[in-house]
Formats: sequence, structure tokens, C-alpha cells
Amino acid sequence: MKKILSIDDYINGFAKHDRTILAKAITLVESTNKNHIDMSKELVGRLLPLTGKSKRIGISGTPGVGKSTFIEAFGKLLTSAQKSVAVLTVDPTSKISGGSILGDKTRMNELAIDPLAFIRPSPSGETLGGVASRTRESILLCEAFGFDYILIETVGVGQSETTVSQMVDIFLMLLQPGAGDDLQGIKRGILELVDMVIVTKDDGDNQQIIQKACHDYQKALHILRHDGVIPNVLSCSALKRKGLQEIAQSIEEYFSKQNQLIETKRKDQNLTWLWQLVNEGIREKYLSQLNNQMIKDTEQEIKNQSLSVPEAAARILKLI
Ligand SMILES: Nc1nc2c(ncn2[C@@H]2O[C@H](COP(=O)(O)OP(=O)(O)OP(=O)(O)O)[C@@H](O)[C@H]2O)c(=O)[nH]1
Ligand SMILES: [Mg+2]
Repeated sequence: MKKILSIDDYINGFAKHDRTILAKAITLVESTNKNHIDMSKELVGRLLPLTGKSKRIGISGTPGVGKSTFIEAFGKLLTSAQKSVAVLTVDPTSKISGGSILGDKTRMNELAIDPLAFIRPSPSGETLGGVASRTRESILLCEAFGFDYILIETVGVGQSETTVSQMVDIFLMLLQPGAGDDLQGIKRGILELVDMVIVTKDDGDNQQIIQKACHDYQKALHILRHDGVIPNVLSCSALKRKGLQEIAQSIEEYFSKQNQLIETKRKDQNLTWLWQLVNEGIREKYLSQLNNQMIKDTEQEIKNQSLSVPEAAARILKLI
């Protein structure tokens, strides 16, 4: 029979640096089972004193821009300098496809077998909010475990960039000019979120396009950002391992020069997290009181067009 781990088992496993226990702890915080939720709160609470020392890096960009390949190359650069790296993915699973559009670890073959690295794709089938709020706990677990760097990959669709930017110290946006990521096509909101722009796939015969794009992005950021820190724009080829040292250096500079900013960010992020959890709790508490059959009937009435949506909402809210 499978042994059910106690909180002490987890804590001991962390102390012994047992990867299997870390993986199990992440599974625990991702669980929606009531007992597991209670346990994971206690576990995160007990591990909290060990957290806060990792560098948290968010990596976003449209599907296929080269996030995983970048993480593989950048991760290897870090591990070759004897730094440990945890990679987490936030999967904005589409309800329609019902599956993961992130795929799996496949583009991180080398990193996946690196003893200094740990890769954890998030499960599919959850709501973005759900997965994302667990990602915060997963970050804390990886920190308590002692990883130097935590890289969080998210596909830039919907709300995922905003969500991830609210859990990291530095938020990197990967862009591929010539493949839809021209300045005109980028949402202004994204440029307001980023801490660094990285132009990917700088290895083909598109040198001119890339150079012009870097220049345009940099100019746009100068105009747009008045918060003191203008994000750097750099280019790289993850496949050819080109430009990665410069990116690593720029990231290190950000961590050393902007430590005040990062400290403030982390405090603000904790408040965002607090209210996220409170909102989630309120929703769960009240929605769980509702009678499922009554909800189904109401939904059916909307489908039949025998009830208007505002009336239906009012009916449900009356029960709360
Ligand atoms: N030429 C070139 N191709 C690259 C580079 N990086 C990634 N690619 C290719 O781009 C494709 C997508 O790469 P991924 O790393 O999987 O991109 P991703 O952003 O993680 O994709 P999703 O997770 O599906 O959103 C693959 O075919 C890669 O081989 C690069 O530096 N140069
Ligand atoms: Mg990927």
C-alpha cells in the first residue's frame, strides 16, 4: 500500500534533499482534495523560513517562440556554473482543447537529466487561476528545497503573463519578429509588464529584421516606461547558444542593481496573493453551498431561452 506521508516526512525529505519528496510535495499543493489543501497550507507554513533566497524568473511568449529551448540553453548555462535550477510551467489550459498546449519536457532533454535541475510541468485540466495560485506554493517549495534559480515558463495567452509576472522578480518576454511579434502586434499591456525583452532565433538570414526589431522595441520601451527602469532588449539563439552569456549578465545586473525594487515587488506580490486566496476561498465557500441540480436546471433554462441571464444570476445569488 502507498504510504501516506506526514508533514514531518515531507520536512525530513526536504532536509535530506530528496527530489521524490519535492515532487510529492508539489503534487500535494496541486491537489484539490480538502485534506491535502489543509496539509499543504501547514507544509508551506513550516517551510516558509527556508524560502526567499532563490531568483525567480518568469519567461513568457507566444506558442513556439522558443521558450522551452531558451530555458534548456539558459538552464544549462546556469548549471554549468554549479547553480541549481527548478523549472515550473504555468499552463493556461484551454477548456476547449482540454489538454496542454505547452507540451511536456521534450525541449529540455539535457536539462531534464541534469542533476542540478528539476523540471515540473503543471497538470492540465485546471483553471488558470487554480494552477497559477498553486504555482506560487510550488515556487516556495522549490525555494525551501534550495534551488538557486526558479524559471517559470508560461505561454503568453490570455491572463497568464499578468499572473506569472505577479510571482517573479524578473519577467522576460520572448519575441520573434517576423513571426507576428512586430511592434504593432504587441499588446501595450505586455510592454508595461516586462523587465527584459529577448528576441529569439537570432541565427537565420533575418539579421536585419532582428536588429530593426530590437531597436524598435527598445525605443517603444523608452517611450512607454516611466517607472524608472527601462527594460533591456537583447537577442539570442538558444539553438546556437549565442547571446546567452549577455542575457545571463543582464539578469545578474538586474538582481544586483534592482534589489530594492525586487524587495518591494515581493511584498506587493504577497498582498496580491493574499487577496487572491481570500477571493478563491469566498468563492469556494459560497459556491459549494449551492445545489447542483438547481444550477443545472437554471443553466438548462438559459439554454432553452426560458430565463434571462440576469434573472438566472439573481436567482443563484439569492441562495447565497
Ligand atoms: N532557429 C532556431 N529555432 C529555434 C530556436 N529556439 C527554438 N527554436 C525552434 O522553435 C520551435 C519551438 O520551440 P520551443 O522551445 O518549443 O517553443 P516554446 O515557446 O516553448 O513553445 P510552446 O511551449 O509550445 O509555447 C522548435 O522547433 C525549436 O527548435 C533558436 O534559437 N533558433
Ligand atoms: Mg514550451
